[in-house]
Amino acid sequence: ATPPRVEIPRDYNAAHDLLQRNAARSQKAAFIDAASGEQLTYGQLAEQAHRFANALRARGFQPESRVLLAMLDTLEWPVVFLGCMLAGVVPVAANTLLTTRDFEFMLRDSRAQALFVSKPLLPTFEPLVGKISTLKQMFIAAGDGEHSVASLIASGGNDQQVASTCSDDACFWLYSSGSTGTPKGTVHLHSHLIQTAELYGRAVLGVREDDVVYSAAKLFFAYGLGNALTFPMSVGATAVLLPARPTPTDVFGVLKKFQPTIFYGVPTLYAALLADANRPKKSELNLRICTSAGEALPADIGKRWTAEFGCEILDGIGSTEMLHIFLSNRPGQVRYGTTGQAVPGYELRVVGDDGTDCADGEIGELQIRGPSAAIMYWNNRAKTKATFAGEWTRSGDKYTRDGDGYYTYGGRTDDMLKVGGIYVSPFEVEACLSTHAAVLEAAVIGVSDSDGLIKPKAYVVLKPGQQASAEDLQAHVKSLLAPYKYPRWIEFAAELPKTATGKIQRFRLRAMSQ
Ligand code: 3SK
Repeated sequence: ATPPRVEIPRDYNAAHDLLQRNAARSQKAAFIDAASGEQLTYGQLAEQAHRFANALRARGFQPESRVLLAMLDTLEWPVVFLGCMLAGVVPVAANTLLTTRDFEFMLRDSRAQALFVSKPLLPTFEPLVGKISTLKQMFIAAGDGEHSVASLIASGGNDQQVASTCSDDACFWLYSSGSTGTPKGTVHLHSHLIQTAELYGRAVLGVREDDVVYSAAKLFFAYGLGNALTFPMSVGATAVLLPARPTPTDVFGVLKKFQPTIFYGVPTLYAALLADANRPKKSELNLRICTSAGEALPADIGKRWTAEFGCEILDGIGSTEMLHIFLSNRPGQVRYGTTGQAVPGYELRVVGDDGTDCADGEIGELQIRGPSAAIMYWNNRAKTKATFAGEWTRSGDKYTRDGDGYYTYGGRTDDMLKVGGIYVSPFEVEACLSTHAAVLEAAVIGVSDSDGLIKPKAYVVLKPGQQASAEDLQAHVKSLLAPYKYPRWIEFAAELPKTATGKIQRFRLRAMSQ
């Protein structure tokens, strides 16, 4: 069959498209804040995003300049993100769980001229104030007073000017985790959001106007951005946002109170929800579709969820580089334990070490060709060349394909770990452990927990005569890195297995830990 193609006009602004699609729904809720119960209608969203864009213009922000968003999932997030795009300004959406050091890198690397930051995150940014010459202005989300996002929006005029962007203009960036711990600014174009909405949101999920969606993955993740912004806006559905970390209690609270028809989760969360003693009955929920991404969904979790809630989980895989899911199970055709089949509109190939295509059943690296691939990593030619190989994007994930076109995950080609759906670089955790006064050296690998999900484990050699407990070392990592990166287990060793040239033999540690 001819692969589906989404035609996008040359003169195109993604925010304008998403808002225009809902011009006749001005009274309908586009977003609901689950914490406050407050709603933002499509009419309010359009008005506020335009006011925000006008305010940026009035303050001298030029098209193509960058601004950093470090914001919790509140009603201001879509206003800021879409408002930037309407002005041709490029929003760089950052993971709010990161550290001052990570944000300093992003601000310098992107040369963001403004920072939009949620009030609770201010302490992380305070050490950077006045330190970065390219950063000129800062606005506080959920704040009040002169420097609040709210007053910036209020200061903008009400005209509906849209920057004359084209479909190939840079639209927004997301930072993708790097294997050395240095994030990579992944540049996406105006055409990309709607491609993911049409090819996966509409064609695979069948997202529609009467859906209410809730994504446990936050808007700053590529997964969350599609789930809770692009897909619902592309058809005029309603998205529920939760600013806080999604604990099982909060997630079930949202599922019961707002009755979402689509829930987007990650395997670790599904495992925690299934283990929750206070989980609701199927009849208390209104789920039509559940999705999972971020890491492979263990078959057992999928089966137990379906048995309990009568709703399949569509396991899939996407990437920040491809913006959303390109390989997925489909409703009614789920095979648990696999990541499903290629999403129509994306081509997949499994490539062996010799660079040739693998036969069915042979393991190799999954590569993707499709219309939402990022154009580059900012300021990083070497990594750009290594990942974006002509029309094909290298995933770094190993897969096998069976005769029916179903793909099964087989690990990473590098040592990166996916923990709770987020990349963790073992090298970054090792380097951090090595800064502890008692540590001589450390090696970090991924080990399966009782649900079959990967978590970091550290093997640590202490300096002679020094002492430190596992808890000390875990606290040390949590104090210096984003907390989700800490090793869940620490094993002390007299030495680490190494090659003759001194390279740590991680495969030996992996074998030891099984
Ligand atoms: O981790 C994934 O599988 C994923 C899915 C959708 C969009 C982005 C990512 C990283």
